[in-house]
Amino acid sequence: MPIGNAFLNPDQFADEYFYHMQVAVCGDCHTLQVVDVPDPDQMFHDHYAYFASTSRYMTEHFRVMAEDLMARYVSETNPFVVEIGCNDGITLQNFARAGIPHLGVEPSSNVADAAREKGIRILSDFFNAKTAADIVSEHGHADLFITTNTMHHIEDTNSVAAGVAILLKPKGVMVQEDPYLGNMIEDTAYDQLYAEHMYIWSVTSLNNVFARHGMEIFDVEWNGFHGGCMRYFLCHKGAYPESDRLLAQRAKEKSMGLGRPETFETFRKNCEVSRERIMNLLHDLQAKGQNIVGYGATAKSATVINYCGITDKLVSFISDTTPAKQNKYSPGAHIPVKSHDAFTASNADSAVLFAWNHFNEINAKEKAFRARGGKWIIPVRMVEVV
Ligand code: JHZ
Ligand code: SAH
Repeated sequence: MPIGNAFLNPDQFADEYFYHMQVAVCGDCHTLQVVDVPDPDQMFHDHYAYFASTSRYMTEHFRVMAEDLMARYVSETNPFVVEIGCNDGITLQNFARAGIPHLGVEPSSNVADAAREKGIRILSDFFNAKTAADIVSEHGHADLFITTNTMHHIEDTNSVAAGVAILLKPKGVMVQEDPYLGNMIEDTAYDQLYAEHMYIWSVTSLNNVFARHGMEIFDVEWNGFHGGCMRYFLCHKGAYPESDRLLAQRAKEKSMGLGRPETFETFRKNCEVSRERIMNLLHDLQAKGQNIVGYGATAKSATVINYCGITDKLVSFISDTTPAKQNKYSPGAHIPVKSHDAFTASNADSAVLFAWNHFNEINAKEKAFRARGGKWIIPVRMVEVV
């Protein structure tokens, strides 16, 4: 597999980086993980392609989250909020606007610069236990530690957990949100797995890791963004009582079999069936003379495209609104990435919606496509045509 966000120019094809992607579940802590992953420097650098604020819906989602967390967990005396993986400032901009002392830790310097332009204070580095100790010496302890769609990008989870334990005030709260294992299994959403997404967390697995560092989950809250995300609330052991929602979710994970090897064996088989179905569908539509394009050059799409063997003969290009991805080629399969204008001009009959997690936002925008009978091909849930 190539790196999901590594969009290339033709002169980079010859030296493209590939790694061997194998997925496993730990029998001990129950963490689903990609076994061998590229070095962090290869993924997070000065030309990181993902700008979180490209989605209006996500921007609103994180505004609502920020308001809620501000009201509940930021203290009146010496308030301080830390976010890691703050990217272009999609969440922290709300704290900056409210005048709350904050620090964003973001190693990808190009997106970090975009955050700085929004008046956000940034440390452009990788967060770990050492960074946490440095932050405490310079700024003191934090009320709130936020990380969304980032914890699964960091191989050394133990160092992050140790860092959070150092950083938080005694009643401080960590809030983490990312794609939920239960949804990935249920929807055969295997594209949630790629180099950056090296862990897909559950309540059980995340708690097992943080328990080693004197911390625990005390509450959870599910939402439907990014294909189904869990928001985990963590604290120093015993600082807050366990919520009923947490107890209910733990029981649900047991009944879903998230600790049983057979669940993952079924998931593997479903991935293979899903691959066969999308390839058969694309070949059938092509045989009928359809013009098929891709929509959303997501990091996730690298997994679908390269696992299934989709080429530019089947999907002629992928449309994406991110300037940093446009006029480049997709990792591995080298399908051209073009602007949204190219999508409009293409008069495509079908579009593989690689950004299926933004279905509502995109479907609402593409009225003209739907009005002339255009169909979305959804690569998850065993392949749907909508
Ligand atoms: P989207 C990224 O994954 C990378 P990706 C990362 N690893 C992660 O964890 C998640 O985000 C959170 C485009 N688009 O959000 C913009 C349109 O063209 O599914 C993006 O390139 N038109 C950090 O890449 C892509 O689609 C639109 O209307 O899988 C969406 O990427 C919209 C809404 C998006 O994440
Ligand atoms: N929080 C945003 C962006 C997630 S993208 C959202 O929810 O949409 C993940 C970000 O994590 C990237 O910007 C990447 O550069 C950053 N990242 C990767 N490793 C990190 C680490 N060790 N510490 C802090 N940030 C990291």
